[in-house]
Amino acid sequence: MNKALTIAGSDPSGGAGIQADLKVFHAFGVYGLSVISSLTAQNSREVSGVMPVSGPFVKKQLVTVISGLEPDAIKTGMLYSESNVEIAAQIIRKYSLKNIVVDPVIVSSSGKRLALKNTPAAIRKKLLPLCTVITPNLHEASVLTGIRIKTEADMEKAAVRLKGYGPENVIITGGHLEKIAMDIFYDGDEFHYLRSRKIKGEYHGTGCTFSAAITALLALGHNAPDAAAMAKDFMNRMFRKAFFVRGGMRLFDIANE
Ligand code: PXL
Repeated sequence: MNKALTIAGSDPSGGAGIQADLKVFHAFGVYGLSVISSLTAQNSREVSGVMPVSGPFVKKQLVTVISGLEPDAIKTGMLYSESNVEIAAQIIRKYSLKNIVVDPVIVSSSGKRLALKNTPAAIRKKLLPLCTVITPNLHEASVLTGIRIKTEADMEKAAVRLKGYGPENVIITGGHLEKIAMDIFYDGDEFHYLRSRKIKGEYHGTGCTFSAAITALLALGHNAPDAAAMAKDFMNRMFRKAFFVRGGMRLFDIANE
């Protein structure tokens, strides 16, 4: 059985975080393991509260699950604190874990901070050197690199800088660019451009769903560029099937993939 582990925050609305990750793993036929790094209180409109899980207890969850069940791929999402970033990095190194996807979550789609101020720097220093694929959106790429991203050329520049921090592959998702939705995939050698039509409306959990799909595909044995392209197709199907929530963002119908 192929297994994927997510280390992330709980989202009671089921659109993002741990709950989205587990649904996506299931949709790809991958067994889901999960370590909860924080609780949030939220619906598809707003995050009303965040309660971090203590570093030592995140570590206990990780060590216990990994020592009994070795994941084929791991995704980190909302880690919230520097200590949780350090613990994730320490365990990945200690157990020589492979296929590491880092979604460097900083703020929710509704604008609430989901990371402390020093967390992005810790992700850059501690996690990126261990990472197979990093999947920042434009804002996250900008915070991690210090580059203001307005154009495709800025995205390329940010991808090169991110690659310099140590990940094997970089995918910057450009869904928030003004005119088109284009993701850039960079492996240190060449750029691949994953273009799609800009889709109207606001969606909750886009970044989580995309990075969880990549994680599931790596767990199934696909290489990073194939996983990225297949995850993009999956997202296009998800956008078409999202359902409308009155007063909130749209949610993906992963159950009926
Ligand atoms: O999309 C980022 C994200 C990650 N993790 C959790 C979230 C969100 C967005 O709301 O709630 C738990």
